[in-house]
Amino acid sequence: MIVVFSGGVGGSRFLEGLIQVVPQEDIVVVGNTGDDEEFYGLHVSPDLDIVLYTLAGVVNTKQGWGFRHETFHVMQQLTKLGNDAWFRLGDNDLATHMYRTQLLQQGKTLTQVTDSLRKIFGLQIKLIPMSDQTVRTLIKTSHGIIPFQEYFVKNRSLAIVQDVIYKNAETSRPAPGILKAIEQAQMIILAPSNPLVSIGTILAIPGILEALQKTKAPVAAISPIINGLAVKGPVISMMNSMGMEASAAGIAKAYQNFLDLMIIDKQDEDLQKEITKLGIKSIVTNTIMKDKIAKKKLAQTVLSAYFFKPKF
Ligand code: FO1
Repeated sequence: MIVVFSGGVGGSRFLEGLIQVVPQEDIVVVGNTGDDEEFYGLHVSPDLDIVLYTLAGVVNTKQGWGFRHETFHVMQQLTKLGNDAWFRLGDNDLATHMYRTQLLQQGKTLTQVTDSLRKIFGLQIKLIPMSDQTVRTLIKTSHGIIPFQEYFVKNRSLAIVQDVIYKNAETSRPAPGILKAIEQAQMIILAPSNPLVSIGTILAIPGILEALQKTKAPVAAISPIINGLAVKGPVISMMNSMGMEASAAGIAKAYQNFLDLMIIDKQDEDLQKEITKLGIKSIVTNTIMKDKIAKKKLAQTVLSAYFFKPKF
């Protein structure tokens, strides 16, 4: 069994490759829910939905989130009613959030609701939210502390990040099945997701970091930074303003307490020495997931670094 820690777009693109080489039922995805937010009384879980929609083949591939061929009638009407509908929830997407909210209100846990959605979308992969408790990623800027989506979407990541706060993380628990999966995994892979606001949020849940340190399984990470540029999102400015080196080596440093293997792009070959000095093995390969074949090759390379033989 392979465990993958995933944020939204980068994580799901990697998973598109992984499901080509490992049967879905042998994959456990731990999804970030720090980006979750309430809009119009609905519980939106962007990263979980991005994984679901991508693997189900219904995602808008251009933007990496939401449905393909989506309409926005509800948003248009909300705008007419005077709402600043800055977070664009499509009509079909809204149905997912209504379904999730309804089940949560009936007393189901986020883990149970996510599993129902997973079945509805026809997936065999196990997708687990990092926690059933409400943990929220907040961004401290010079103008105050704001929720992640407000920083990322409304403010277009323009504010200088002074700090990242994982609200309520200290009193949360890993969702059922996560610690056991980490213990029993053949390999754990940190997807090419933001180390501060995707993977960092998952690691902030008490017990997860310790489980990674304890597991016998090799822990690998794929860099979301290539040649000083982010594959997607504000990772560079975030890491810089947090005093971290914004590179694959900087990411290896952030994970050095538990990381065995760092996957870096060919363009970053010169960073290998720095990573080796941290006591971490590294593989140089093409990490740009431009198409289905490139995604598959990346997954094969990560898996073949250890004992694991892809089953098909
Ligand atoms: N990203 C945007 O840049 N603009 C949006 O209006 C937006 C809406 C949205 C709705 C549902 C959903 O699941 C994701 C959405 N995203 C949007 C993406 C999301 O903000 C981020 O990509 C993740 O939170 C970071 O992984």
